[in-house]
Amino acid sequence: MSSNVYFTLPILAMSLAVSAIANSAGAQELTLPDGKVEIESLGKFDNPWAMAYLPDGRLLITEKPGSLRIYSDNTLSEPVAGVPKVEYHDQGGLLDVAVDPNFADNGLIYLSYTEAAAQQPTDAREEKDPRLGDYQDLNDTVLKGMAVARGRLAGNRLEDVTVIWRQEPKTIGRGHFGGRLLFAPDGKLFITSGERQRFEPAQDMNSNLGKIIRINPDGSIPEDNPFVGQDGARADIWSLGHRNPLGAAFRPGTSDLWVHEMGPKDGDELNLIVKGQNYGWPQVSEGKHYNDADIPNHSEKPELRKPDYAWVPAISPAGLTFYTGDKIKDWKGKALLGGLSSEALIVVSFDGNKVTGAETLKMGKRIREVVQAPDGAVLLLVDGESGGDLLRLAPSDDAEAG
Ligand SMILES: [Ca+2]
Repeated sequence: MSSNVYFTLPILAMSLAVSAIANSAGAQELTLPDGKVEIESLGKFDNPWAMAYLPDGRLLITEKPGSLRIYSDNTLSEPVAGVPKVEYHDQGGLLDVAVDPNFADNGLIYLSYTEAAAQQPTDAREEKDPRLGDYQDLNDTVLKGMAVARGRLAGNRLEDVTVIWRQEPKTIGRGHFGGRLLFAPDGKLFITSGERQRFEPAQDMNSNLGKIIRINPDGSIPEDNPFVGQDGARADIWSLGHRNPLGAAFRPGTSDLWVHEMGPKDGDELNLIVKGQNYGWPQVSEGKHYNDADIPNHSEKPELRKPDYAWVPAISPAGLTFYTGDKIKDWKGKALLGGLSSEALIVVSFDGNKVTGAETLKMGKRIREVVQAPDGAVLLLVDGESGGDLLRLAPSDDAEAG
């Protein structure tokens, strides 16, 4: 459906040949050009959303209903005490976890989550937006927004928890919170903020919805943010025109920030994030609205930054990491994305900071999160309640257990 040849060529070149299949021993595996990769389940979780490693090798895992757990030596902790109360429904709940670059000294971790407003209106009612088609929950009446808090991890509890950032304004509705947290190499904290299925806030500089946010780890605003001192613009905004970004990563060895975002009906995007740029939503998209209404393509408004790569049909990207390990040679230097609706692991290739292609590896499971383990294995979280596995991917002949 895209008129832009730049986008259609890599999509046509995409290979769908690789799928996870069971080997003779019953284990799931992927067959890559450089060898087989075995997929091992390390445990089950309730709607797991995100993972982050502590410097000592323990793994933090969030569950959307509101639990943070610590996985270590093949055992799983009880929920960490002191985690903020979350408003759990559909896409909202406990979302990402990030570890302070100086964790060894300060013990700080950061959580993104959905919080209900302290004052709830008595007459809140969702109004149908035709652009969302049936992709809208009209029964929700809770005024809410995504927030980011940090606290000190002491044993199995979180202490001195303070909220450092909030989405504004809060709105009813259960979708498009965003919620990724990511530390830059210089120690600044990036937050991906979704547009709450409200479209226009992504272009409204008085709102921090539909934006990439940059703050100091204590919640204060860096003086070199692009809109500091500009009338009618929030100083926490780094870039604008985003829909629902659920994956962010710095390309290793560079200060290049890559963020993907869910498109509407098709048109998921991978973007190199440049300070102060407008990425176009909802004015332009490679997809269309859920009621099939057209949206102009990025090529029709060249003043808005076009994606470096777009997926038609949609993959529903969630989670993003650049693989730097030696265990799985085929993936070295490439970006790994989870796919929800596509039930896949997406492998994106680069030449410098140019995207050269994307391959879809069918997993048969909704992949929510991708993290590289310290030993070079790849860990995935599978979305959902009973099937919310933690998966470890490593070569079949790999001797090291997760
Ligand atoms: Ca865009």
